Amino acid sequence: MSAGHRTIERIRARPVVAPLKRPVRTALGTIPDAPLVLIDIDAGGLRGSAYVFSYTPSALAGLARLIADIGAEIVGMPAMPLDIARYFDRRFRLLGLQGLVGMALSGIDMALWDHFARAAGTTVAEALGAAPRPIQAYDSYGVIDIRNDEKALRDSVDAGFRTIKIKIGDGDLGRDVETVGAVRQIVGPGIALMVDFNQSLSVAEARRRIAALAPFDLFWVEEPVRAEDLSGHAMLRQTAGVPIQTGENWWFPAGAQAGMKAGASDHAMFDIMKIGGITGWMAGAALAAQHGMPVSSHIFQEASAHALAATPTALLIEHLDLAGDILIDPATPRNGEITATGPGLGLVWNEAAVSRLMQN
Ligand code: SMN
Ligand code: MG
Repeated sequence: MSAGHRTIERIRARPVVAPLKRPVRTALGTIPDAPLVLIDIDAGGLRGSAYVFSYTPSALAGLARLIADIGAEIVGMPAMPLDIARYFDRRFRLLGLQGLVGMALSGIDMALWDHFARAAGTTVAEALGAAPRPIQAYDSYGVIDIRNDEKALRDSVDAGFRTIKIKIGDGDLGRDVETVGAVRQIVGPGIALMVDFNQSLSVAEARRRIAALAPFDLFWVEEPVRAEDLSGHAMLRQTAGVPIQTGENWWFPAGAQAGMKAGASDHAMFDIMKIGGITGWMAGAALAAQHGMPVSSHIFQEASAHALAATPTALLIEHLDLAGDILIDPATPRNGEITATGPGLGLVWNEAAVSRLMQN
């Protein structure tokens, strides 16, 4: 069936609040559950689906409404993701692609790629030209409570995870050193351990804390300072003695280009809801390859597994399950790896759970 016949008939955006296995505690506050907008695009008798994450319930209804209103603009157009991305780039350039607009456009892009691959009877990874393959996963924790989390950390190692990330920065330097030292003791020397400050420090304080954490052989230090402080990240990178990781807040390929040009990071972390969906991710992946930067993902494990399969410098996929409770067959790590499933992105809503968790 040619693209012309698969014109977009309807876009639906449903706000739900999904429970999390454990709250995501960060230096900037705690995320107790996952406010998600489920996107469904109907075209040519087929449905493409994806979800986006609004971080806070106060942005959930607005994001759902924005997706519905932007979606209404493309009803009648061919359901072709690259063509729609080109339309959106011009349509929203005056407004700007950051924030809820960028999240909406990225979510629609993911749903269009899901639709495109399902129409071809394949996975999104294969539609991109790559076979789904096991991607090494990092088990991602929030701020750690050593007493409460010790068993979970040991279970992660026993389950085959060879990389683990924890969030720190919620207290003083002493607390960070104590926590990272205790986690290193629990997981052992063979595990790649990463820390995420979630943008909470000044450059001077980040320099102090990174130096104090040197004995624990960290694999990367993530977002030590504000995401938009590219020069601050670059300055730290010169003296840190440990790889700097950032990028989850790079908006669209232009944001990735700016971060890479500034030398802000040793690695690149793409958030598929901010980099511009599958389309934006693939442009970012090409930039990362040119800069020789390993690419790891930020949340959205289902869609990221497909994008990473087609990423030349793919490194790690984040295992932090936001949507498991509203999916049939959620992405499940096996021996510390996650493999993309299909057809499309492999997302099938658990409609009973969606009905129960829907927010009106
Ligand atoms: C993170 C922050 C907030 C919600 C989910 C994840 C974090 C990460 O920045 O990298 O996991
Ligand atoms: Mg992070």
